[in-house]
Amino acid sequence: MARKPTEPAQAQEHAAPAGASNIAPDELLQYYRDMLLIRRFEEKAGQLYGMGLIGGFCHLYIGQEAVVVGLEAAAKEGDKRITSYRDHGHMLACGMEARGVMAELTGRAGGYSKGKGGSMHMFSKEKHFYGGHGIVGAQVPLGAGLAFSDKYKGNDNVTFVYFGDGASNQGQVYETYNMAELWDLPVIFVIENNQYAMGTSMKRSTKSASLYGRGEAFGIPGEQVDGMDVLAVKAAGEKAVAHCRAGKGPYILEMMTYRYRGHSMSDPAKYRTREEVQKMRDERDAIEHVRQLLLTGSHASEDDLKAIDKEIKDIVNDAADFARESPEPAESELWTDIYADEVPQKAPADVNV
Ligand SMILES: Cc1ncc(C[n+]2csc(CCOP(=O)(O)OP(=O)(O)O)c2C)c(N)n1
Ligand SMILES: [Mg+2]
Repeated sequence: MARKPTEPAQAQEHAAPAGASNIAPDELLQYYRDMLLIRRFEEKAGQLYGMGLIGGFCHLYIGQEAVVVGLEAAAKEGDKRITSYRDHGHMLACGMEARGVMAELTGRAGGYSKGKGGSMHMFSKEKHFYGGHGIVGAQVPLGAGLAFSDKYKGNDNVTFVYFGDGASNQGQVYETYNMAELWDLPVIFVIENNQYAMGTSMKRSTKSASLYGRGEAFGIPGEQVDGMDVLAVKAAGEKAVAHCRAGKGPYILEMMTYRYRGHSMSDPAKYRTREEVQKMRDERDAIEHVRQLLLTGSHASEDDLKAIDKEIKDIVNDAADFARESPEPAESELWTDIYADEVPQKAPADVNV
């Protein structure tokens, strides 16, 4: 359903979710758990940041959980994913360990990049997670490259390339669209349209009626999706995945979503009102939506949900404890994971420096 970007997800009440009536209760409970894990993890990361335990930049995903959880529900083993700096949710949703992610945020040896990468630079070959990219839009051509490798190998894997509404105004996105369509690459371009690029609202940055519609110029189909409804996301994801696996080339999903927190931990958020954020939280929250589906469908009781809340809280607290107890990387780590195996300690005699 088309919606102008100037009419974000909050303009609409939750419609009857696609396929809600025939969804298995266990599946719904799983989405609830997965989204809650991301929310609680991010809240904890925010706390640790406030305590000075996380340095550098830290971009929280709170509010956008349904996007990645819904799409992961449509993925299979072997599919790849790549995203921007707002990446903790993507890591957790694809099955990376909360402990390893939190330890990386705090710059500890137990982290996914041994404490040397931080929030924006984590990878997991095992989970086919290719980062974590601080340069806006950089992951888009890289993602097409991942899809190219699968096409070249002749398997049916799909790559999910996540990027923001701000990134979608970049030239490299359109160069990538062109090549991806030309070569029928199995790539799903997921635009996480959270309405803002740092402090710049969509209203101030674009007059396009939609962002997915720009794919038309390259022959790429796509659609706008209610990104606050995990079931709608999953249904759209399945459609896009089927398109890619059938060898029909790329697909664009524009997820209408919203971030509740600032752009990063250092954002004073002067560009929008508290009321706007509160309205989204009250009326459109993706986790609350699933909670209501579980309760009204009698798939879970308040007590069941409380037990899940506790389970998630325990995982997150354990991750935070692990992160705090993990040592800082040894000084010798300065010389590992770099391009040259041998680092010259001084310039050779025949080199003028
Ligand atoms: C090439 C480049 N230009 C500018 C920046 C600074 N910057 C970081 S995030 C950002 C906004 C991107 O917004 P969007 O793509 O909507 O993603 P969101 O943060 O909303 O997830 C900008 C301009 C950057 N990191 N890289
Ligand atoms: Mg944005």
